[in-house]
Amino acid sequence: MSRLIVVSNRVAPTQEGRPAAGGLAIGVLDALKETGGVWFGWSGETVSEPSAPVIEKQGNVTYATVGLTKRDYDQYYRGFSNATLWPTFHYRNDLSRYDRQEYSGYLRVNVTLARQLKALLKPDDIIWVHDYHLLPFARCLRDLGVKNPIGFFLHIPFPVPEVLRTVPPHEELVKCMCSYDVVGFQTDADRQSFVDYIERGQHGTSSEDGMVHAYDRFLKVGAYPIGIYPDAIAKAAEQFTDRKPVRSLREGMRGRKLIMSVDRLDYSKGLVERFQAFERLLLNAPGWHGRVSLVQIAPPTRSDVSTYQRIRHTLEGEAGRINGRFAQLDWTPIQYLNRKYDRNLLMALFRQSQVGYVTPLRDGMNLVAKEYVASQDPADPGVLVLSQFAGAAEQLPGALVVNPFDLSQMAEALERALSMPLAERQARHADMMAPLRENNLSVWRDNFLADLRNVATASSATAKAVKLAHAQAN
Ligand code: ADQ
Repeated sequence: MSRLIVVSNRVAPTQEGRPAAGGLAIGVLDALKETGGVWFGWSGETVSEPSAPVIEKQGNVTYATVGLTKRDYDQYYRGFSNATLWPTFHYRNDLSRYDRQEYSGYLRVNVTLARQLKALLKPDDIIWVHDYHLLPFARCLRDLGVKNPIGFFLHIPFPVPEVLRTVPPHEELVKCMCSYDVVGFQTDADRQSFVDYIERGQHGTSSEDGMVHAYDRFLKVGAYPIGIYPDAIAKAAEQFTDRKPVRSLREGMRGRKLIMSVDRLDYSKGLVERFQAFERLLLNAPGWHGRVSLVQIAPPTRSDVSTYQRIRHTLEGEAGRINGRFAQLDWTPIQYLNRKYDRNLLMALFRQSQVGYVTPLRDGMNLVAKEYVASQDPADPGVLVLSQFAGAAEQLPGALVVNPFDLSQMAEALERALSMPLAERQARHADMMAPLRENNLSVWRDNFLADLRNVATASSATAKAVKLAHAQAN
């Protein structure tokens, strides 16, 4: 059996008990623990010189981590990845900036990481690369002579061609992506955007079976929506119900209803609009004063990128303003907490709340939405209010789906969720648990890897056949 090599910008913290807030880390780690394999990527440390990976084995996962120099970190991570690609891929061109030197740094780091990984590779390894930091990674490995199957999964949205073209090196990036054997997206809309770019730009063609022929390469392009393990989450949510923070939350509610939101502190998550829609609920329906609170848990991320400093500042202002306007001596409308929690504890907190409020302006999938549903007590479940712009909206038919740019609609959905009769809540919950079980995290991983194994064999055969046909024709 071939080894699975997972490559991502950041390898999740390896010490037990350190919470990893971030969907990629959580999804990949759970998926890799089952199959075993190697996880290669950045350790999170900055170093003076790039060096060979540090190897650490835990259970059946081998972690191979490398440091980044300060210049690499600034140009590749803080610069092109998070100040250009992340905002543009989330349709925030207004927050995106392009710097040619940062882009050179991005390419340089991809080359360095490819060299460092190559030293660890065996001929029958299968390589699975993750996310926007590494769009050119397969190209760099191929340039070094690596022939192994290489797949790529994008955790964030892929923008429509008109938006993608605002990133100056768009064509080079897409061409690099065609060096993978499989390119996977969260939703069919993302997959279609990629195919549209290829076809409308006349860079290649696609066929009904999802194969794309572009830039002299054959690759499979598909949608592989990431899942969770709903039954394990349900169990953790139940088992952690009596832990101290969960008890404190319950006792503090004193008969009040609770709306719960959990996100990394990121402008794509729609936190400002979410607070303002909650404010609108309090304005429109004073009957809820003193009877409902919003708990927003949002640990800061990428705090050295200026757009992230700004969103943090704005949110603190909004929470303070809304609380100042409505709070009573014994009631705080918004509890805003900038910290990470142990994952099991978080699931138990979800179970205490009557509404899961998940309203990103754009999101590849959004695992919190799925985790919220899985954490609920089926006998008395909470209601999910979900943005139509989260990939998860395609898969959670029992949610109250809202447009996060429409504050009035969000306020109405909150009120409807808070007042929903038990039978309707139960029916909606059951409607969502079934697809969550059917498309769990193992299904995501297995479908992707099955396609990668098939296509790698088939595409080299197809490429050979095409070359032979060309040779015979000439
Ligand atoms: P993220 O943008 O990080 O992921 P999301 O999918 O919601 O978004 O995943 C966040 C994860 O971190 C969840 O598992 C959540 O429980 C956890 N988390 C959040 N806040 C936490 C806290 N305070 N303490 C502990 N854990 C916390 C990216 C993409 C998403 C995509 C995922 C997976 O942006 O669109 O769904 O990857 O592909």
